Amino acid sequence: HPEWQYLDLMRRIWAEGSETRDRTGVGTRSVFGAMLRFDLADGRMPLLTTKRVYWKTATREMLWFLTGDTNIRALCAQGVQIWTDWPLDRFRRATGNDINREDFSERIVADREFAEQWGDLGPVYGKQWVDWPTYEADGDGKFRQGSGINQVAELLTSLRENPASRRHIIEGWNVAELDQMALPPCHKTYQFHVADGRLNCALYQRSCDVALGLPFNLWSAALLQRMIAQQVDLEPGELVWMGGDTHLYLNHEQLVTTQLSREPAGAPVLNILRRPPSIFEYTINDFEVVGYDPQGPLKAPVAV
Ligand code: UFP
Repeated sequence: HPEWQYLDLMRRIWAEGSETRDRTGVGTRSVFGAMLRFDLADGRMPLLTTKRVYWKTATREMLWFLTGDTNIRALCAQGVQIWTDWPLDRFRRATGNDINREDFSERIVADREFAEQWGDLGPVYGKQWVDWPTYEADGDGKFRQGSGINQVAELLTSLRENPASRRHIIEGWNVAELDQMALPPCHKTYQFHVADGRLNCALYQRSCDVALGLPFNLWSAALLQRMIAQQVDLEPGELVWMGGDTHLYLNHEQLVTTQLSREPAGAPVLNILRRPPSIFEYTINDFEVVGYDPQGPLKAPVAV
């Protein structure tokens, strides 16, 4: 079962990883450099079965990236709180108001001005993917903002027109803007590759929380690959995931122990129910997962 790759990585990090005092202060065990490969033929997805993964939440996030939005308001309105902790933390520090996450999220949804002031994450994935900023000289030696680059649209064009290219890349790591982002991109580079009528994807993730982040990141990458494959009329190929600092937080011991006692079973399949006119027009109702009968969810604290 392909999921053993994930469990083996988890086991190896927990047993052999180097103890690191990371940015969050929680502490991790980590290895540097890891690879997982998943074949997406026949609709199969890297959706973990040894715990329930909330694939709809990850799907909503991916669709939100594709809109270019960087404000959490649209996510909060759908009940998706995966990005809420960063703006919440900023709000609490700036105002001294110890509002809880639920109330903060509700206010973001209810109050547009409040969301504009406090809900933006800076130029994170969505902005870089579909509106990478450019600058043009105006003749007087001054620079003004040019029109943004839609990397996703350009990728689809290059896949259609020049499938053999070795330059099919979506890059999130905009060096000049890292300091404005709530979190510098983790899943920073996607490269696509066409061979034998199949679309392969490699994701380079610089930093990976194996317990809480990776299950989402695998699903999301495969989802993006599936949508792109559909748009350019290719079969989905292999997803090759590569991690840089690949770690487990020390306070995830309970999750790790429980998950490593479980065995993967089943082969969940993603059906895309419609072929939208463009990559930017998918909605959550276009996706159906069949054959997903996971073991129970496993909760653990997120390090912010
Ligand atoms: N992280 C992931 N996947 C993501 C994401 C974050 O694993 O998609 F956004 C984890 C990795 C790390 C932390 O534990 O969040 C980011 O911290 P840092 O920027 O210090 O690497």
